[in-house]
Amino acid sequence: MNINEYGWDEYFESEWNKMQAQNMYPARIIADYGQMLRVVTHKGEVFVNRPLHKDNNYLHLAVGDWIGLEETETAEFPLVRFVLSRKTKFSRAAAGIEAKEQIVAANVDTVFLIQSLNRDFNMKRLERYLIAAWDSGALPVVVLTKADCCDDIPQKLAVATASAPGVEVISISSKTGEGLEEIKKFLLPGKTIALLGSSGVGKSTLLNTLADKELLKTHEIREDDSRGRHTTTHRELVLLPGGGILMDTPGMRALSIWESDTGMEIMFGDVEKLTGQCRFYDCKHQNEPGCAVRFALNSGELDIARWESWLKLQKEMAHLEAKKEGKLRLQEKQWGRQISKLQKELRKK
Ligand SMILES: Nc1nc2c(ncn2[C@@H]2O[C@H](COP(=O)(O)OP(=O)(O)OP(=O)(O)O)[C@@H](O)[C@H]2O)c(=O)[nH]1
Ligand SMILES: [Mg+2]
Ligand SMILES: [Zn+2]
Repeated sequence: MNINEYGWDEYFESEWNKMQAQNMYPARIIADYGQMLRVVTHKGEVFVNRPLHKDNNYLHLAVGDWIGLEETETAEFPLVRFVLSRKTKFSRAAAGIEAKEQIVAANVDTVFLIQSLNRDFNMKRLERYLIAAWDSGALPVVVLTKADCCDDIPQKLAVATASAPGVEVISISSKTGEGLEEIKKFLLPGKTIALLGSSGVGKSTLLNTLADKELLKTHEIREDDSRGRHTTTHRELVLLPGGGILMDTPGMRALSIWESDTGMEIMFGDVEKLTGQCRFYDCKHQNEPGCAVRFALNSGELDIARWESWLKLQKEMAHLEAKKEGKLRLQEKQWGRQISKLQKELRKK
């Protein structure tokens, strides 16, 4: 197996050399089953155990990661020794009370942000995906599926293009083949593309169509509410016959932003600039005199829907920051307790 086909390049080569790994070889994680990971190496595919970190958490690994493996005489599977520094990572905030990053895809070059042209079409959701994509370091492309089920494509394309400045928007149908040529120009040898979007938008169908093979299970969407059934249950990388690597992912219910600077700047830089132009530095943008935001909303310069999106995202990110700080304070408290315990024991001696 030639690992270059799986995306190994000069970047990873140079990262690898920095690790001075003796008796080890590189592997890429191609499927994630929780405790078990499937990886590809120069020898082919093998399974490995997800390693435990010092503090008993599983080490943060994601499909797409390059890792260092070591064979031992005692262990049944090769051991994971380290993960190479990532070129890109697409993250979201994990659901739950604790502030936790979930890496959805690692080392992807391009992300296809997928929505279907029927009922799934939602611009607020697309804004979120775009923010996360810009922050990931990968190139976003908007892919609108099921063109065969839509009779107002130009209108929807226009709406999507307006929400995604500077991003290519492609409408396709896996059924009729429409738009697939435009997709194919992104399938380059050694380049990785992640398919991201809600359940039922046709991610696995697109992968099967491009691979020209039924590699992945797909499923009719539910009759009653036209939502997907969460058919894909794990993330997986697939090497296409003509070159290029595609990552299928399970449909995401919600995409909560984990961390953003570039993404927010690219998507909402104009809004952020306006909020800095109000007369009062702590303006709440409600009825204050000299509010630049109200002025822009009244004159039509600022679109109300974009303003609402920005407000909602700000609130969400402030909430996440508070959770992150809470976690830090708790850790400090625990460390404090451990230190005073140690000090007490030392005094006793
Ligand atoms: N009409 C039409 N149906 C499509 C198209 N692409 C996918 N579908 C159908 O949409 C349904 C869901 O497709 P999947 O590929 O399973 O969707 P998915 O995005 O992988 O869903 P999850 O794995 O649940 O995240 C299936 O019944 C597909 O046949 C298309 O271009 N046109
Ligand atoms: Mg699927
Ligand atoms: Zn204001």
